[in-house]
Amino acid sequence: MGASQARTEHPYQDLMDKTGFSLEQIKNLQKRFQQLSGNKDTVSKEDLASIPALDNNPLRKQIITAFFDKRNQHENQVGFFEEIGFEQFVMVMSHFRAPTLKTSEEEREVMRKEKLRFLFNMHDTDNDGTITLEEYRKVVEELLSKSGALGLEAAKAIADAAMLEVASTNVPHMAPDDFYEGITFEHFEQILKGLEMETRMHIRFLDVDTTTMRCGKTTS
Ligand SMILES: [Ca+2]
Repeated sequence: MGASQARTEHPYQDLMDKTGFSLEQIKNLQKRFQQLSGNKDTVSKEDLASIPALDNNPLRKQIITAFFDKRNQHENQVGFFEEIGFEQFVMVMSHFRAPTLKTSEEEREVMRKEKLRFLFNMHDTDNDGTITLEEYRKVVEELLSKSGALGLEAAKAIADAAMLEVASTNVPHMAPDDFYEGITFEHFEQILKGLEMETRMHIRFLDVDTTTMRCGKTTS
């Protein structure tokens, strides 16, 4: 008889299992996706660039790029999409999911790791497993150039100094002439150990209609 469909209560079950989002959250994201895409099946970089809340975000370019980075789909693929569909959009958004009261300690740890990996990938633009001084410089330059207060040389010097500090804490006995290859993911985790990543990195920046975008019960 027709009793074989018990598991498919709704079309988003699979996506819910994969991302940990509730049905309500996925529906909210779908509304958001429709707005962004203008009711098309995919969104482009230009579509995401139109998000007003991102205008003042110093990492705007990196955030938008991250949506099209195949590494953030957890399918062991690298490279970039030209456009992404709804499911891919939700997969990226799942990195911004906040823990709830029901989130177990184990799940928190997984969330934390995924967020860190997302951030790491954002900096490791050539995907070789380390954030080199060059890659790090680019981010710092971008951050500082937005403020307009510092010249390029000053930005470079700040990036170099910060990197040197990272290098010296990770490789305590490094001689001045030793070459520091860059930050590995393990180092990166170490550096950000004190930060409660699982509750940071939320999705406020994607709000448009705030009444439909309150994901989870973050405050109450
Ligand atoms: Ca790299």
